[in-house]
Amino acid sequence: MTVERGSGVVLASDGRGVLVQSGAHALHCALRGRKQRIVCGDRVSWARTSSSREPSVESIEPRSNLLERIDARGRAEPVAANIDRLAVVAAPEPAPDWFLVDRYWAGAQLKEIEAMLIVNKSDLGTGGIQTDLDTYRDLGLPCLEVSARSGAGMAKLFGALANRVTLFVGQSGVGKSSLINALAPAAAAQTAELTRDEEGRHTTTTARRYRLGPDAASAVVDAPGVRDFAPPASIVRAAERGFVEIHRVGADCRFKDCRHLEEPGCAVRGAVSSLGIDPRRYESYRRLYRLYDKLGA
Ligand SMILES: Nc1nc2c(ncn2[C@@H]2O[C@H](COP(=O)(O)OP(=O)(O)OP(=O)(O)O)[C@@H](O)[C@H]2O)c(=O)[nH]1
Ligand SMILES: [Mg+2]
Ligand SMILES: [Zn+2]
Repeated sequence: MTVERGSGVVLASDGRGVLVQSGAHALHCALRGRKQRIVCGDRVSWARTSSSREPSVESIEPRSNLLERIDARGRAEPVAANIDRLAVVAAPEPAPDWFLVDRYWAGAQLKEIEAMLIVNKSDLGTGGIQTDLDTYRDLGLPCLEVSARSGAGMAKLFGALANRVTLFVGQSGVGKSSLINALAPAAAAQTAELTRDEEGRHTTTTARRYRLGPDAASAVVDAPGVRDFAPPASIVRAAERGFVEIHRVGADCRFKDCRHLEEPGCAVRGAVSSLGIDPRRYESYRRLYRLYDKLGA
């Protein structure tokens, strides 16, 4: 006999169950079975059959989207569901991995999710990376320079995050959690979510969603830092669609199925030679293409 029912958004998911925002409370719910794959951001219905027992998840609402990454074997694993925007966070320290930024942006592009670049730690100086940022700005990727430490640019960032659910991703140590703690006062209390890594640093281990205001419309999701990311793609051509400028220029290639590698009459390679396309971005495309090729995707 059911004694209580409810629904809400999944704030975090661990091996044993999920944490569901239910009204003002965060409720831990068990999963029905191993097959029930629920991720941060999912909307679920739960039920409690007796007052002493932990509630369990009954059903998941259809997702508006699901951001996934591929593991070393090429299998898709979920990152977060129902997100409106992907914020790739970079910083002058640790040294930015622009290839990672490209791949996240490509992943967002393939899922038709808005993307933005947040450059944190502006207090350390961003002079050395302006050329790279200009490349992204010229391609239409919004870039915001901020500092969680000094507060510079934070009001503007807060405004940009309103009425959206934004997933923060990027390398470890760029300051994703620090930004979220500065933006969402309630998140500051969540130090239990932090564990120490081998070197004794705090690092995020599971994706966790936080509200930015009293209503649920504005939220941010803190994700663990990564060394690598690649979006799942069933066809090699998908590598191209993730790179806006390659997709655009590729329309002028001699062959419709041009892979922009060695084909004659390739407009993309032509644009790379004349610097209409940034050679580093082209190399990024080639690396992603080779990865899919190797995986037989
Ligand atoms: N100078 C400076 N340091 C910062 C800033 N923001 C964060 N840091 C520092 O950067 C380090 C990493 O911050 P975190 O917020 O844990 O980084 P993260 O991206 O969440 O890292 P993972 O959880 O491992 O992915 C900490 O020592 C912070 O104090 C900033 O604006 N300026
Ligand atoms: Mg973190
Ligand atoms: Zn081509």
